[in-house]
Amino acid sequence: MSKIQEIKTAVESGKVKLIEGLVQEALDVGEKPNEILDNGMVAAMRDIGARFQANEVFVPEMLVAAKTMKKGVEVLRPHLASGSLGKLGKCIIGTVAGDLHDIGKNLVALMIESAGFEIIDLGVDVPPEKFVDALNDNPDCKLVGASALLTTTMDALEETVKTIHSGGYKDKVKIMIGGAPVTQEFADQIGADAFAPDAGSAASKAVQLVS
Ligand code: B12
Repeated sequence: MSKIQEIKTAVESGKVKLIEGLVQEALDVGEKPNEILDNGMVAAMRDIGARFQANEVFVPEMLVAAKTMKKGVEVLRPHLASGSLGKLGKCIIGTVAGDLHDIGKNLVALMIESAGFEIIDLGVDVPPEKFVDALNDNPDCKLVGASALLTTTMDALEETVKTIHSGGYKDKVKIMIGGAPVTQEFADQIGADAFAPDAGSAASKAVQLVS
């Protein structure tokens, strides 16, 4: 079994104690950090999601897989983040109200940071007003990222965009949204400035948005 396949299996089966060693071994034998992330860990989360939908695994298994992935990402972090911190300004990011998923949001934050932004991470289950409070506290911020993983929290994305706009930031900040159920069409419909399907393209879009 390849190292990346071993990592995928370890994340899927929630091998929290083994994951750091496996990721380090993969790096040591020259596997590329992006491939370890995409073909190992992200692929594992996709598979576990499909198995959850098919009632083959349940919430506890998803949780332990998520915990395993987070530990693995920590080993990769120094290999993924390389930009000079904050040279492009600040980015406020969070997962919207009602939604507790943060792995994708954290990866997007890591890649945007790596592209040269300073990240202000509001965490998960963030009410729209908290995005506005963070903007009030950081008047020099030019970019907001909002994540939603549930079809039921897509409305909260819309509410977040509306609240930021009505809070006086319509022409002052760019809002980028994303998450598994989100599409470009939805972003256009709710008046967000940008959508990106993954962390890599989120980072390039972030740079374009403030340039
Ligand atoms: C892990 C997981 C959990 C964990 C989350 C742990 C954590 N700390 O994040 C736990 C166990 C808590 C959980 C709970 C639930 N979950 Co869940 N979960 C998942 C799972 C398996 C993986 C998500 C993940 O981390 N993916 C890996 C990351 C890297 O991908 P990503 O999040 O999509 O992010 C990428 C892009 O979307 C994008 N992106 C993400 N955010 C942003 C933001 C911006 C600004 C941009 C530009 C881009 C961007 O870039 C990211 C990186 O490339 C998914 C399955 C799936 N296929 O997504 C289900 C899934 C999302 N969960 C689901 C469900 C139903 C639930 C629960 C309701 C289950 C329950 N009965 O309790 C609860 C809801 C809790 C809540 N209120 O939020 C469903 C959602 C169905 C739907 N259509 O709404 C899914 C799709 C599973 C399924 N197939 O049914 N879950």
